[in-house]
Amino acid sequence: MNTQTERIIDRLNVLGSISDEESCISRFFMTNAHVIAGKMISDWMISAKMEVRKDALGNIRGILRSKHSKAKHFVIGSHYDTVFNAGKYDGPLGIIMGIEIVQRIIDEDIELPFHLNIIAFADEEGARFNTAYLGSSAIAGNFDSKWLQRKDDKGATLHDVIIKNGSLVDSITKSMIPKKDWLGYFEIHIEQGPVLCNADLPVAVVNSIAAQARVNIKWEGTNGHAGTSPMHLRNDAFCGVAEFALAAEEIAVLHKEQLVATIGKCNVSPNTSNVIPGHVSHSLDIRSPNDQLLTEVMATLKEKALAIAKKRQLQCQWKIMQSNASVTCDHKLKTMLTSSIVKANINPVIEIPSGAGHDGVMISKIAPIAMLFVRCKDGISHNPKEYTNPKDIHEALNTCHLFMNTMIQSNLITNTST
Ligand code: HGY
Ligand code: MN
Ligand code: MN
Repeated sequence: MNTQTERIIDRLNVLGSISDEESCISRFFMTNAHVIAGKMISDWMISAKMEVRKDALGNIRGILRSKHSKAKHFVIGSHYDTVFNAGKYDGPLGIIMGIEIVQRIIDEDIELPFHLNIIAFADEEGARFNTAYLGSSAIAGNFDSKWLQRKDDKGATLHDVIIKNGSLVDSITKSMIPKKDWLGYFEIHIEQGPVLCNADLPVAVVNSIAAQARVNIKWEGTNGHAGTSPMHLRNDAFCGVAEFALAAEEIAVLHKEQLVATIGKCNVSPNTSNVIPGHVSHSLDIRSPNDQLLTEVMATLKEKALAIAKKRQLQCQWKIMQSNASVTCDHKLKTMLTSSIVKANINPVIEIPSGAGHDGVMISKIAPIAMLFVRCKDGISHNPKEYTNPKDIHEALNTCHLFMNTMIQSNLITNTST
């Protein structure tokens, strides 16, 4: 392994040790660990001779400028927030490899025809405020000020958390890179699925990212005594949720080739063993590469929820928190990435659709995007067992250097021809 791969592994371990929890990796948006991790990334970017700044949403932004004043921006990025009880590769791998791509350009004194940005996005998972892609939305000029009123589980608003972190809410809009200034976006990410393991390949080109919707559903019934309330007189909100959960699973299994549905978060109130739960709120995460199917299933499930509520004399509130259409990766960038994998003597080159969401979803609204997937053991992710072996990291890094060479060559020609 070369120094760069060793440094990547070291840095993954360092970031993996920065957590708000003793027993697992958890780094939600703008928590203490999140701030410490951002500072660490900023130091690494500075050591790779980049100009570095942290924007109002906590995105850590490193830039290596081209000497061409009118140069466009090419951005390599990923996220440094995590889910609860996370692995250490989901997000950090793309940031740390991006910094190594810059390091090589510095070490080999390569002329850049574009400004090379490395962005560590502050909130891709949306675990704290259910706001996936918060950081990248600001870069893409898509930040919705309504999100500022979103509350975390402790009742803190996004607005107050940003202020407390020393940022100015008004300067969020200054985070944007204008559409005319973009050359493109590239993200390196673990596959978080089994395809590369099954194909016994270290990397693959991503061709698309599934459409995704996140819904918050609230059920209101009546709290009651678990011992004295006869079954036929209950308004048990949890039983409504249980019936709905099985209905969601049933429809997802029916369309299992191209749909997934997950209820990952559930708050039961009063959450006491001898009280019939009168209030339950839960998430619904639903995804499909087929936008039409997603829309249809969302409508069917909403109808189903309201029918269950009516039958059980419950109130049901259905609130879409976020929804993003499917994304197609840019053909030109994909072609360059494919040729880089061939040059890296990795074959066959395969293309994989991403069921997972990525910051590229938000950036695709303003710029062409490309993604490189890196094999992870047994496809496990969002789990401390997440693992990518050093050899695959080395192969991925080599592919990225070849991809950067291709990007630089093709844009040097454009610059000299314009
Ligand atoms: O949920 C996802 O797809 C990603 O990990 N944010
Ligand atoms: Mn991720
Ligand atoms: Mn993730």
